[in-house]
Amino acid sequence: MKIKNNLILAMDIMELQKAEKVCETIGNQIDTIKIGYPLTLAEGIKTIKIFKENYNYQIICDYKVADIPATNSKIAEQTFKNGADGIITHGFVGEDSVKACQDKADEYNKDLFLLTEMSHPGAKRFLQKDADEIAKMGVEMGIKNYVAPATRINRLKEIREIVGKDSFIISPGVGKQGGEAKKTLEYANAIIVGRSIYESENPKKATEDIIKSTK
Ligand code: FNU
Repeated sequence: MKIKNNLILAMDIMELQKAEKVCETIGNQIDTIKIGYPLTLAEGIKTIKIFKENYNYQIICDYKVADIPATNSKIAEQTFKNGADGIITHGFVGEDSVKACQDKADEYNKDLFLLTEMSHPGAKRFLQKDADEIAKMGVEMGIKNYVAPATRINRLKEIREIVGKDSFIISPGVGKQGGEAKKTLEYANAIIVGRSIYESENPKKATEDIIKSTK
């Protein structure tokens, strides 16, 4: 996936109207947004098409899919059927569950992003132990896109080493969670930023400042 300014906006505002206002303010500085459960549960899956049609954005659905293969397949089917360009899938559920999403992504010719280690402190207790193995599984499965944390640059670097230079890593945790944009982009292909932009009094300037800080 090509991502303008290597910046993905995490659109976790729970009112569509407010979310659209942010998009209008930011204008064409970005071309990719990430939608997760907050907006989808509040406003419905139709939001994918609305952002695609009104702003021509690429949409990555952050549904952290983590179920049995049969259910994962249904979730991915609905996500791609409704226009998503990518889906984020948890890796800890194992190869068969991930493969169910990978098959749907292939069927729709869209992208699967494999989540390795999460960015929040709590991820250290369980997920961190297995994150390298999750990344290795992704490589074995031929997965090209990964999610890895901006809050632990050493872990991001280690995950980059496992998935290789040709894989595509998107990285959340910049800004509010403490990660730095420029440092993150030494190892990741794009950063994911939410609150630092949409909670800002001036989302356009916040976006410009983040982009400037990456150069
Ligand atoms: P912001 N996100 C995350 N850490 O933060 N998908 C992860 O490990 C992960 C994510 C998401 O902190 C989070 O749900 F896998 O406001 C939110 O949508 O900048 C966004 O990335 C970060 O938002």
